[in-house]
Amino acid sequence: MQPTQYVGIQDIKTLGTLLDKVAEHKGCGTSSEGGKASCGSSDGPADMAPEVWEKVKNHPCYSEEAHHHYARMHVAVAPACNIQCNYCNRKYDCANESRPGVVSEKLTPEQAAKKVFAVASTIPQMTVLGIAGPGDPLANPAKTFKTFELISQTAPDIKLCLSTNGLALPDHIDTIAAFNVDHVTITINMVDPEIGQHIYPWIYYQNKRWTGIEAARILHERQMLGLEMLTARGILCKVNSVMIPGINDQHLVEVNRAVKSRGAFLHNIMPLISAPEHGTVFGLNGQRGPSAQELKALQDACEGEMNMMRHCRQCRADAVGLLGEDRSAEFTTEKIEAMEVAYDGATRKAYQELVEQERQAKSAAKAAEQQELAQMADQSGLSLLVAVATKGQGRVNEHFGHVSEFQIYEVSSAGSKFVGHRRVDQYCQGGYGEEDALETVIRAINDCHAVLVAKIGGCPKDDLQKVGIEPVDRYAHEFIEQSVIAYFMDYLERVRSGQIEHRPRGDADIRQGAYTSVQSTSAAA
Ligand code: CLF
Ligand code: SF4
Repeated sequence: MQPTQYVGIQDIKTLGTLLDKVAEHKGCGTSSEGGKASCGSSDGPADMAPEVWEKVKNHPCYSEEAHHHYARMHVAVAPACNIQCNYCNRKYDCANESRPGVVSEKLTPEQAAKKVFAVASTIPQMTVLGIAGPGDPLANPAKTFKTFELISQTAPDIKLCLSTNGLALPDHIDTIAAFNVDHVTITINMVDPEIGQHIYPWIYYQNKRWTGIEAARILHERQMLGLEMLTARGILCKVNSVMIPGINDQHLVEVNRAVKSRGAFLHNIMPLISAPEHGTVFGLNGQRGPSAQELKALQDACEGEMNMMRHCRQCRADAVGLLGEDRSAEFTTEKIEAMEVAYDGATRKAYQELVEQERQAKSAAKAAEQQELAQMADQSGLSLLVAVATKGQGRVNEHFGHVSEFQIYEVSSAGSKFVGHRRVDQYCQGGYGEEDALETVIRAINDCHAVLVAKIGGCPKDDLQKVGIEPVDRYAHEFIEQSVIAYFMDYLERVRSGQIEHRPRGDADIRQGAYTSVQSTSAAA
C-alpha cells in the first residue's frame, strides 16, 4: 500500500517547469504544413468554421498540429464486444484503436473518473478523454455513459471522445449528443459485404449471432447509418480503417469516398499489425501487414479526397499522455486509489494558454523558413523523406541512440509535412550500440534521405552513410520543420552544384515487434 499522495498541479510543479517537462515526455514534438494534404487536420482557424476549429484545436487525434502539444487518455471501462474481427483476439484489447497484444486494466466508471481527475491534475495538457475499449464502448453503454456523466460533471473542459465498431451506434446517437461527445471514431474496413465477410466472421445483433456475408451487410448498413446520423448532428466523425493487404487495401479508396460523402471529417488508415503470438485469425494464417511505402501510397491516394490522419499511434485502451508516449504505468489503479485528487480547472487553463503561446511561436518560425524556400529562384520537382529524432516541443532534440520513434517528414519545394512515424528498437542499450538494433533502425527509415538528430556516435554515423542515409546533427535543438526545410534547401544546392547526386530511396519496414518492446520500455520509465 502506498502512502496517500495529494495531487494538485500548483502544489507539484510551476507552469514553467511543466513546460520544460513537456519536452522531456516521449512523444512527437512536430508540426506540419497546413492544408488538406496534411496529417490529420492541421488547418488553422482561418481554414475552417469557428465551431469546427474549437473542436479540433486541442484534440491530439483530430489535429496533427495539436498532437505535439496536447495529450489524451483512455479509460478501459468497456470490456464486452458485439462483433469479431479477424485481426482481434479478445484476450487482448480491441484492436480497432488499440495496439494488438496489449491488455489494459479494466476500471469501473467511478475508478475511471478518479483516474481522469488525477491525470488531468498531473498532466495539464491532457485535454481529451477517450473510451476505446478494451471491447466496444457501445456494447457497454451503461458503463461508457456513466463514465462520461461523472467526468462531465466535474471537468466540463475535458473533451469526450469514443471509438466504436459502429454496430450499436444508431441506437445511441441521442445519448452521445446529450453528453456533448463531440468526437466519435467508427472503424470502417469495408463498404462491400463481399469483402467484409473476410474480415468479420460474425456479429451479434438483435439477440442473434449472424455470420458470413449477412453479418458484414448488417454491420456495413449500421456503420453508414450511424455515420450519417452523427454528421447530421454536427458531431465530428473520424473513420479508422485497418489496411489488410490483399483483402481491403485497394478497396479502402472506395471506403474513403463513401465516408467522405457522408460527412466524415478525418480518415485514419492504420497498418494491420499481425503476429502469430497475438493468436488472431490473421496472425495465425500468416496475413501480412503493409510496408511503410504501401501504407503511404494508399494514404497519398486518399489524400485528395479528405483529411488523412497519419499520426495515429494505435494506442492502448488505457493509454495516457501525448500520442507516442505512454504514461499509463504512472496511473495504475493501486496508485490512483492512494491519491487524494483535486481537480483544478483554472490552473489547467493557465497552463494551456502558455502552451498556445509556444505553439504560435513555432508556427511563426516555420512560416519564415517556408517563405525563404518559396523565394528560391529555381524550384525543384524533388521530394525527400527525412527522419527526425525528437523528444518533444517540436525540436530536433533527441540523441540517435535513444530514439524509439522517428518522425517522418516529406519535404519538397511546396514545403514540409509530417507523413508518419516509425517505431524502432533503441540503438543505444545501456551505454553501448546494439548492431542488431541498428539494422532494424535502418530498415525502418530506409526510404529516407537523411536523419536529423541532436547527436550521433561515429559508428552509426558511418553505417548510415554507407546505406545512403545522411546523418545530420547541425540542427540540434532547432525547430523541426524549419530544420527540415533548411536541410532541403541545402540538399538542392548540393545537387545543383554537382556535389551530390540525387538518388531515389527504397521501401521501409513498419516494425511490428517494436510496438510492443517500446511499450514496455516507456511503461517502465
Ligand atoms: Fe482516443 Fe481515439 Fe479519441 Fe484519440 S486515440 S478514442 S480519437 S482520444 Fe488517436 Fe490513439 Fe490513433 Fe485512436 S492516436 S488509436 S486515433
Ligand atoms: Fe476486437 Fe474491437 Fe473488433 Fe471487437 S471491435 S472484435 S474488440 S477489434
